[in-house]
Amino acid sequence: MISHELIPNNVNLSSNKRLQRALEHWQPRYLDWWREMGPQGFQDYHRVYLRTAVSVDPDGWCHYDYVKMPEYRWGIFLTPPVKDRTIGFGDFFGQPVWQEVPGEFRNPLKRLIVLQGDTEPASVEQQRRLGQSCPSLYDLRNLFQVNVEEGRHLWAMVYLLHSYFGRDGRDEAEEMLERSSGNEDKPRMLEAFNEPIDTWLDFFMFAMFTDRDGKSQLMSLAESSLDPLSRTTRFMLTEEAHHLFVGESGVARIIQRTSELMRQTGLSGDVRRVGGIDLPLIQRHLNFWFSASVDLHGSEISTNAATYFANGLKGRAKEDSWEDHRALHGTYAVDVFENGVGLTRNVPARNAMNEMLRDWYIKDATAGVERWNRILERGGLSDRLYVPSRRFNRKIGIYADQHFTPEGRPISAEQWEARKHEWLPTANDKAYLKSLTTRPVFEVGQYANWIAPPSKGINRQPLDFEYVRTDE
Ligand code: BYC
Ligand code: FE
Ligand code: FE
Repeated sequence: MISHELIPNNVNLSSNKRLQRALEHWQPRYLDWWREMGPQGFQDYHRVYLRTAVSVDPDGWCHYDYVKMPEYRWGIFLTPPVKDRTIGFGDFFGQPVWQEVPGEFRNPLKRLIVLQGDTEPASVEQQRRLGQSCPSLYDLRNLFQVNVEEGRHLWAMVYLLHSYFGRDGRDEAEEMLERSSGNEDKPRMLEAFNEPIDTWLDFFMFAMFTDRDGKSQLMSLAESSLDPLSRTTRFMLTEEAHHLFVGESGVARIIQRTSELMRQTGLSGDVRRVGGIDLPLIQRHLNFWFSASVDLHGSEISTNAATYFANGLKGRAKEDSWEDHRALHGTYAVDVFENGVGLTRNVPARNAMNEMLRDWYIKDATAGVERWNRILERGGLSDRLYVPSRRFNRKIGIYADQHFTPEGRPISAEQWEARKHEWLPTANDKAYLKSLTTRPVFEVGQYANWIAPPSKGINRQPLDFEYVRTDE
């Protein structure tokens, strides 16, 4: 079904006048937010070659065309209902899923939806100044594609709030546009979403590691007993794949270029001399965004997570692949750190839900870093990138009050202060990255010196396609 309504949708919005009016009331506020907090300098005079979700048909769910971003058609799409779907985990395992919000779970469900929704506009805010330093029109288009889709993900959560949470839901929808990333008085809710993303390397690392938390969290919300939440997050995952591609391939192209420059300069040479990005700097950015995203999975041992699971609100990624869907009696081995010693504790499974999802996440992220290492290997280099220990640089959970090296070895606060610049991005790194991008690359088919061109274009277009057009 292709929709041509004011708000494209497959939820039969026109038959629900009250909801339609509520969303049409929110829409102009959203657009004000987009203009103020969205991509800076690319609102009115640029047409971007973007895909727009127009249906949920797997073979033709999106449409590519040039659009001015404020005219993007942010729509509401849910994957088709699964007939007779039953609850897949927790205390209500096997019962029919919910089409309405049960009164007793109203608050925790609202909180989960608000937390999910809050991250989406946050990322747009974090990335809003990057257009002015883009390495190519291809990359500029990918940034904007990710941005408009994160905007649509906010729409997805606002749809749920307006549909199922009455007045409170409408208030929460307004507040989504009032908090902002890094704001002292009204910050975004989760930590990683208040961190600046002011260089393209940060953007690619964020899309690799933080959007991957989006993937793991959306996979666990896709299991929810609240069927509309499950169906809307399932469709969001379709778009998420491209965000991860943008991140992984962006860093891959930097590594590719670095390895070429290392060979040119002689392996012991300094790639910065020839305008490349050195591997230690890349590793520090990897360490930062990986650890911030590991934090986004919450505490290792969490009663919040246990309650979400027991009540069927939030499951595990790929719940089908687990054996015991009630997880009532089992335990899960969680690495902890007590009195200066690392040991494994068997924790009641429900309390370890965050850690199970984190394990899934770390495995998925590690596979991606291994793919990056193959580029170095093919380039004949012996250097390798690595995924730091989950203990490293944590602000949430059992490792938060102590300091650890990237290998996971405990160190004192003094040692941390003395060595953290080896492991995390430094002011000098940022200054260097900024010095590479003082001039954006807007010429068709041109790519900045520090990044290799992609292996193919978007939607089978060539590399020298005009991905972003400027109006005269
Ligand atoms: N920062 O038991 P705990 C995405 C709070 S990304 C700040 O540890 P819980 C995207 C926690 O709220 C996916 N606060 O944690 C990516 C709790 O506060 P209350 C976003 C944090 O609740 C890129 C307290 O600490 N979706 O989509 O089990 C671009 C102790 O709770 C943090 C979701 O996150 C933190 N990092 O788990 C665009 C899904 N961590 O309740 C988009 C929904 C914890 O005591 N969220 N706290 O006031 C959740 O399921 C859970 O809230 C969390 C935390 C997994 C995040
Ligand atoms: Fe998203
Ligand atoms: Fe995303």
